[in-house]
Amino acid sequence: MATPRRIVLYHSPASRAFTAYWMLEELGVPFTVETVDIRKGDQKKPAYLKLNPAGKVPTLTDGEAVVSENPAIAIYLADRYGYGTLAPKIDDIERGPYLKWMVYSSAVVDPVATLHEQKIDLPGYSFSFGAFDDMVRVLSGVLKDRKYLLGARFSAADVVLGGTLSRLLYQKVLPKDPVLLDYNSRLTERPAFQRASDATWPAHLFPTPA
Ligand SMILES: N[C@@H](CCC(=O)N[C@@H](CS)C(=O)NCC(=O)O)C(=O)O
Repeated sequence: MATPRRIVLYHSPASRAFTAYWMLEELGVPFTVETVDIRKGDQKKPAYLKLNPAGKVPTLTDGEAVVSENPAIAIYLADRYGYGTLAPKIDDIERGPYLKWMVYSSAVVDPVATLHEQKIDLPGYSFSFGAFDDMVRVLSGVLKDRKYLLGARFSAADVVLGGTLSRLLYQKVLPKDPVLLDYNSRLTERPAFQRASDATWPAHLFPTPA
């Protein structure tokens, strides 16, 4: 494992930044948190836009290195601090699927589910992220006979997909597919998930919907 530089996570409570927080907890590396409160508009302030011109959380700095976008943060951290454990090595046959699920989580699952939540269901053929029902079928299919995305082995791809899935199940955007619910239970039982959840998704502020 590389020696950690000074890692700072720019984060807002109850947001997609949960995924990066969970990733850091899985790795057990020391880090500090800078709160960028998206509900107060902190993400659009000039100092933050210098780090992440998209004006979104999360962003992570590791010494001089600056990374944003959850899958990129997870790949960066896993390669640097969990190479061979949370990240399959470059010549590992699972490296390809690992990267595929990272990208699929962000490029397909998140946008198509967010649109679905807004009651917008576009025809899959014309859009790069495809149709909502196809996304649910793909995930349920891959997870049907396996514990994690890569089989028995938990990886950073589960953090990226799981961070999105747990939020979508919590917000009742996804159907109660038993395969997805079981997978989510396995992930939410992890001590690192629970530490991240306790720290970033305070139940008294953001109660579980009835
Ligand atoms: N593609 C980004 C999405 C990040 C994102 O959507 N962040 C939201 C919070 S959940 C945000 O910062 N919203 C504030 C805004 O858009 O002004 C990632 O995966 O990191």
